[in-house]
Amino acid sequence: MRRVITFGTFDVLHIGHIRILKRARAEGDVLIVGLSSDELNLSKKGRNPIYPYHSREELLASLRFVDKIFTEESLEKKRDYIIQHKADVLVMGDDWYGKFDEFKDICDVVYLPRTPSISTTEIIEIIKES
Ligand code: C2G
Repeated sequence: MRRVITFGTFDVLHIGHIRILKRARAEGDVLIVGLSSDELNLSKKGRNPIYPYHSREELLASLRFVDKIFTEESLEKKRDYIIQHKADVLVMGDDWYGKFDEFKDICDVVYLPRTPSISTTEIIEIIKES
């Protein structure tokens, strides 16, 4: 039973998120998602997410290829999370390319191409302009 782990805020869920989650799940048999807390998103991106944690969690939980969700409280606890959830492979979009190679001693690390020309930031800008 190959356990896959990935992390993100997954705010204003869009096709880029769906595709990375689907491809991450395809790397194993179980997909575990470390969902960034609202506070972590604020520190990562300098703003609160559009959707609060419970909404983002509910959206992810509705996806058939997401098997388990936990709260990612800190970017610094990734090693603990990987061990705690017994992950065999860490999957991230390639905007993080190389950033998680330090974990190759405890799991495989796979970077997958991001879906081009869509991001939460762009969606927010479009909504603001409309
Ligand atoms: N992603 C993608 N294509 C896009 C947008 C995002 O493949 N057009 C991927 C990202 O590469 C990431 C995942 O979707 O793997 C989640 O993206 P975000 O919610 O923006 O997450 P991020 O801020 O990158 O947080 O500990 C790691 C961080 O929590 C990741």
